[in-house]
Amino acid sequence: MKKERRLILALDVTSRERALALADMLRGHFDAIKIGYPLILSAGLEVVKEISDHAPVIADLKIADIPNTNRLICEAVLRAGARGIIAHAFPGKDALLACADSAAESGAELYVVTEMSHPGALQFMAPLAEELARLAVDVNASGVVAPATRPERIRQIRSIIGSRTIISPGVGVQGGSALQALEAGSDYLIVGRSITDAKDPLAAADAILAQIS
Ligand code: OMP
Repeated sequence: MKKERRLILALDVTSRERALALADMLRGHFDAIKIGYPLILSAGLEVVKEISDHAPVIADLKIADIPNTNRLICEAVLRAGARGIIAHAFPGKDALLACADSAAESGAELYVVTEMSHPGALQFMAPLAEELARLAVDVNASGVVAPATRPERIRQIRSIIGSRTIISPGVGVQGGSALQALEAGSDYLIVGRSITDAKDPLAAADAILAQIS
């Protein structure tokens, strides 16, 4: 991912046509497009390749299984054209290593979830987030996912992962501030509904770009 706009579009729509229309309309506004279960389950795995024609795709399948299953999931989505994958660390080092190895074999990026952005993440994930970040470093992941809704956690996670990349969801609808997340040390903001559900998605994307430029 080239760090130009510092924005990743979360394309959580369930219509292939709408997804392609948004990707086309917003071309050049994002350094990558993140797609996950909502779009892939609705439109099929081929949509990864179709969206890749507009921007590099990060496949957000939050992979969290045993090593062999993780490897099979990674290989399928990387073969389909994804340039990045998102995995959970809580299944343990062997499971995460399977994702790291698959990503490395394809020259793709691996992002590891630390603490999620929603309120429920405080229940189980927050107490473990720093260990999960250390595991991301251990398997030589490209970076981590850390919450724009809690900039102070971005700061703490940055102190663990050094210069690895932080991508941060939670800006806009979830209440996080784009500027505060970047100031806390995030490299890229992941933004979905504030743009995809806006009456004028292009104007909404421009407004966020203006705010952070
Ligand atoms: P909006 O809330 O619509 O901007 O979308 C945020 C996107 O980031 C969605 O695709 C979520 O699935 C994703 N996400 C989070 O919201 N919180 C997290 O902690 C992690 C992710 C993620 O891994 O991308």
